[in-house]
Amino acid sequence: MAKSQLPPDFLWGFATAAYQIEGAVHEDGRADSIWDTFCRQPGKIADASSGEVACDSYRRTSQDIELLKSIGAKAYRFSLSWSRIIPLGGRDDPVNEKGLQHYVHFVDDLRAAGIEPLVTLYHWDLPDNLEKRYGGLLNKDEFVQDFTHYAKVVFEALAGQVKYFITFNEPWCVAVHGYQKGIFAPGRTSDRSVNPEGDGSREPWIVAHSMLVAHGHAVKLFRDEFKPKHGGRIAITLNGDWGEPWDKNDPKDVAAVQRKQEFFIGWHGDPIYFGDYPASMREQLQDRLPEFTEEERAIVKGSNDFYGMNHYCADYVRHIEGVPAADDVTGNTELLKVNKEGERIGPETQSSWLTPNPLGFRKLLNWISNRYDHPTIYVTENGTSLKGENDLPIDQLLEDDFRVQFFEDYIGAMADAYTLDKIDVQGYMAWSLLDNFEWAEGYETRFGVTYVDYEHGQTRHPKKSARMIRHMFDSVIRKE
Ligand code: PNW
Repeated sequence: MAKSQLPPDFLWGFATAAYQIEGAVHEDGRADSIWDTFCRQPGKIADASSGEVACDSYRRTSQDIELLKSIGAKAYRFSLSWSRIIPLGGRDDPVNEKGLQHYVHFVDDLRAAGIEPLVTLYHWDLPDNLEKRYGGLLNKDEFVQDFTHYAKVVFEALAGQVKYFITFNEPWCVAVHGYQKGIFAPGRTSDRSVNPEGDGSREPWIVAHSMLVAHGHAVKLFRDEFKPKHGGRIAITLNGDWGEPWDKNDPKDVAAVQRKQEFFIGWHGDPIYFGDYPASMREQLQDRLPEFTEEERAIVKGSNDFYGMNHYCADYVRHIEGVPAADDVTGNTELLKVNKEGERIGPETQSSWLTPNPLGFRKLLNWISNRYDHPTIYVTENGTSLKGENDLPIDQLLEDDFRVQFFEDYIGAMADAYTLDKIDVQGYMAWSLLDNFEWAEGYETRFGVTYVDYEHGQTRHPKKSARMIRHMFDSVIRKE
């Protein structure tokens, strides 16, 4: 059988996010984001670290561009720090020209190096002032106006040079980790042993609604005022992992898989493609799930120029009997790594949630494509940590064969989806260009194709995977 291929203009590269790599948190007028303040709370980050220095990328943009060039990247996805651009965050607050110009220059330098920039507006780092001023994402009316204003400032500065914008990265993670589990900023939850405030039964649904509406407004603004002149595309990025039934002979587990996907992906995907939340969510959550006003529906429906897909792994899904917990976000399901027969879904990594399963990637590409009528898909993140990587001596750490195999298998699965299943996938960004601040796990978990030596001045050392990815794409991308 002929080998699966990808189209000649397939866009591939690497991804990062501002708070995870930039450091320089006080430089050039930047103010705190909710992640700066969250990291200062004792016990929130595994190694008690923060993004204060991180990879020092704010001061090393030319090094990062050289690195991207040297490993053959065609594209780079990164995010903007809102509190660098508008330190206090709000629509009536001053714009910080220095912060804004930093990104203008960075984009120019990337383009000069022949690297296509993909710009994420919101990768979780809300200006802390907006959290304090009005409760951040919980306050839809204020948040939507402030986000749309921020988006306008960004489009005015960058729309001429940037052809791909992503509004929000993984609203699911923000809503669930930030407002149900309380493990991400702003750390809210019903669990009083974790945080004194929060309501995991209501707040995740409220903040998700705020993000969807804010996304819709930013997209409308882009399409009305910027796209006609500059072209370009804009979308949201949704995370989603594959699911297999825990007991494939139990119809309840088979149904649970579909319901889990509706809660994880349909939650944001359905309003954007269909104009409303999935029926399964309405049934379980009733009036805790916000209603779209007619105006909101009109603005959210149809608001993706492509589907931004973050994908890492797969789980077995088991139905739970009885009434769902008040703060259930899973559709009354349980995610497990071992099925009824005792088979593992994938190998262990350093991240407890991440068990790779490349065939699941191909299956999920099909699921998304079928559900949403074959959108163009850009994979905006895919990658893995390695169990124990941080404890290895550097010479061994640089030989990251597990990660090499991961990329080989996942890129292969994507090529199969394109060639054999006719899925319209046009881009792929590996997570991540650099080892970086892995949120609540601090620096102990490494996702980079490049080793960052935090003890010796944040020096960069490409791992084997950094060098291998270009060969994988070379061999799979069809020549004209
Ligand atoms: C994504 N989970 O987050 C983010 O977009 C990145 O910033 C992050 O570094 C990367 O994946 C690796 O974690 C996720 O618990 C965080 O299922 C957690 C989960 C999924 C994605």
